[in-house]
Amino acid sequence: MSEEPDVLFFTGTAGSGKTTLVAAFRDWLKNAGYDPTVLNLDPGNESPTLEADVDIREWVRLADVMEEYDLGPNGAQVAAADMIALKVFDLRQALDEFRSDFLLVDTPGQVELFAFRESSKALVDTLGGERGAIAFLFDPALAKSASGFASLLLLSATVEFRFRRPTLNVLTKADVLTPERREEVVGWGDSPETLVAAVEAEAATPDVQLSGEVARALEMLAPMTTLLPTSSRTGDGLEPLYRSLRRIFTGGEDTEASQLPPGE
Ligand SMILES: Nc1nc2c(ncn2[C@@H]2O[C@H](COP(=O)(O)OP(=O)(O)OP(=O)(O)O)[C@@H](O)[C@H]2O)c(=O)[nH]1
Ligand SMILES: [Mg+2]
Repeated sequence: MSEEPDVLFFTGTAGSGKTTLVAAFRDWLKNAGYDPTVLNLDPGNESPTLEADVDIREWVRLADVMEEYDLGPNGAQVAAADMIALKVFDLRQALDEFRSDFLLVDTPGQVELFAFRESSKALVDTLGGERGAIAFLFDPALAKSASGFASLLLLSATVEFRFRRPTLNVLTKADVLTPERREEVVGWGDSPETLVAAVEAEAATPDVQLSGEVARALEMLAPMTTLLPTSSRTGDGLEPLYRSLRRIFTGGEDTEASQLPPGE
């Protein structure tokens, strides 16, 4: 394994399961004999699920920003996003204390705060180094309808375009979908034609028509990435997530967790 860890930034719409998936994937990697490090970049993260090794809240806390600058939660997130970028060297220094194979990064709830600010791009480039990738999470609440799925695909493409990093599309909370529905949703990722047909089969409102057009545009612009179904609750899909991540940086070698005992 190289000296640089593989770095995976988890992003997605509010409540899509970022924090829970970071914790579940960390546990999976530990069980497979790896030594993952977790970085929390969400200044408002109060989740008890995630014990981060390095936590931005040591330097920037949402509640403090709200109080100090008399801002509401959204204004404070915007202000905090830029304050976080100024802490990049402190974060780098804190992370250097950990010698790990994988760095898993939890990001703020509002995807636009992460994806649409220049400060985040600098953060991803500095912390991700040569081996930074993005996991874009598809929440089944949206992804279960064809038009919702198409919207998430566009958002994922936008995130990939912003960061110019390899992007893995991950369906979270797959346990809440019936096996048939899960298969259908995953099938939309494999076959753009099926997705477009499903969007068009929805009620013919102007919005839905637009999604169909947009899905066709996507179909031409970029080959769709396979959607990886996962569940942090059951652990399903975590091994394929690991394999996909390794495939990005090794081209498929070293993907057998059992072949890599701890420390090697
Ligand atoms: N059934 C099920 N629920 C899940 C799963 N993963 C997360 N959840 C639930 O989804 C909700 C949101 O999960 P979080 O991990 O907090 O999502 P998040 O994207 O970090 O949320 P914000 O940071 O607030 O945007 C919580 O109620 C979780 O318990 C899963 O795999 N299965
Ligand atoms: Mg979270």
